[in-house]
Amino acid sequence: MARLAQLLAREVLDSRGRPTVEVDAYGDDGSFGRAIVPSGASTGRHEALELRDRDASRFEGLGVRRAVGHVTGAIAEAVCGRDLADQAGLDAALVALDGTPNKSRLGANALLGVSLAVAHAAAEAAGLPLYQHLNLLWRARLEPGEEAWAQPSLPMPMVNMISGGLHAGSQIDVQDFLIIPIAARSYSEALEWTARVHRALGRILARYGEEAHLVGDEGGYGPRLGSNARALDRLVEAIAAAGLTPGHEVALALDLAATHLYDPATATYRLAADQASGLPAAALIDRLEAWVERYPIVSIEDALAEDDWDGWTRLTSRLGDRVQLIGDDLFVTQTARLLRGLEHRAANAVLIKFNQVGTLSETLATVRLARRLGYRTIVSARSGETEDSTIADLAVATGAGQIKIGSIVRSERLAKYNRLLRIEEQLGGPEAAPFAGWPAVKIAAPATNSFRRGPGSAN
Ligand code: 2PG
Ligand code: MG
Repeated sequence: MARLAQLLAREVLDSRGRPTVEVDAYGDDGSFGRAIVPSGASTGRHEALELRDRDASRFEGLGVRRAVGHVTGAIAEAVCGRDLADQAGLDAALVALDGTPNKSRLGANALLGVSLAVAHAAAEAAGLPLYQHLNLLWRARLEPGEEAWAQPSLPMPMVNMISGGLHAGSQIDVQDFLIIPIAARSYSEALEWTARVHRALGRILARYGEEAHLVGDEGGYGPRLGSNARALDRLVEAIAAAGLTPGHEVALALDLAATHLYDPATATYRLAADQASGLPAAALIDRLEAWVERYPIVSIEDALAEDDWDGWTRLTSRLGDRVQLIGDDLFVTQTARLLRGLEHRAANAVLIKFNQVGTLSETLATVRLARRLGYRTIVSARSGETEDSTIADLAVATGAGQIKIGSIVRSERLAKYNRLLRIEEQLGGPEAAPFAGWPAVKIAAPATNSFRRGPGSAN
């Protein structure tokens, strides 16, 4: 049995050039694991706390030396000597050591760095690729009757093409316009189609003079467009220009990150690019329904604000049998929020981000609960990322069905997409590797009428 011998930590930079925590874990058998913690921009209020130094003399206060100090100090002292393979025990010890509901004492960034670095070291100690080690942890907590969920599979990617909101200078309100290659037969085919659409979209935006060279935090184009629906038009056009059929082969998805479009004082939403403000939830839902009828949209994330439970109930009863409705800021990867969602019949899918909750075991618990409650799961990167590719292994290990990493440019994104290509190869190649595909996403067939009209804006 290998034991945790040492923890090292340091401040490194993420894809926005901001400091984040990197942790190295050493086993007493010579095994080694490393993890780097990601960071969001459109963070939910209920997320676990990312500890920043608030020392204005360094990185505008965003330094993480305090979190680093917690890893090598209090945390190392408490957990060194533990069995590397006992992830649940380690994570419980981390949560207890922090002792606060939102991990604000030691910082979720400190705890998560340790939790994941130890998982990497444990995989190495066991001589397993990370996804196989995580799959064993995943299986260990399944109940009789849940065996069907035990198999690893490659996720369907949901890929950012156009960025708005906080990720791209708020040119348009919707944060992510994504595509899902619904008819792809393998992960690698899905990636190839995605790359084709991405290139076609770049050419189309350039042709319209919409500044295709502007790129958002996740690598999506950040064009200047007159309205949100204009982005949907461009995407439909790009899919067709790539030689694929919108709605049949490639569908659309949105992340509104609507907490950031919400004014709590008036309980209304604002779509500045559409010159619409003072929209009650019902009016925003009407707009979304019109888009769903006109465009081949199969998934919408954070369509409403993180605490607008009544709105979410209404949204889910209106659109929940037609499209995937994902809660991100709404659920913040936490079982308590998900149970509340069930009570309110809110959403039908949950975004899974390690750092919203703070440890690997709690993340696995949320994926498990989501399955049991009938919610789909989408493992997701953050807008601030690094070369760490742990989420790729997590998505495969849990058979999560879907993954959202950003666009297919920028190396912090490609670290994950390429990791999935290697896993696909290890699982037998594109022909043989289990691929979740369209069934993991599908609520109903998308609208396929709109694209025939060709480009033109609708609002
Ligand atoms: C989201 C994520 C990733 P952030 O809202 O889903 O797209 O963004 O990491 O900024 O919260
Ligand atoms: Mg989101």
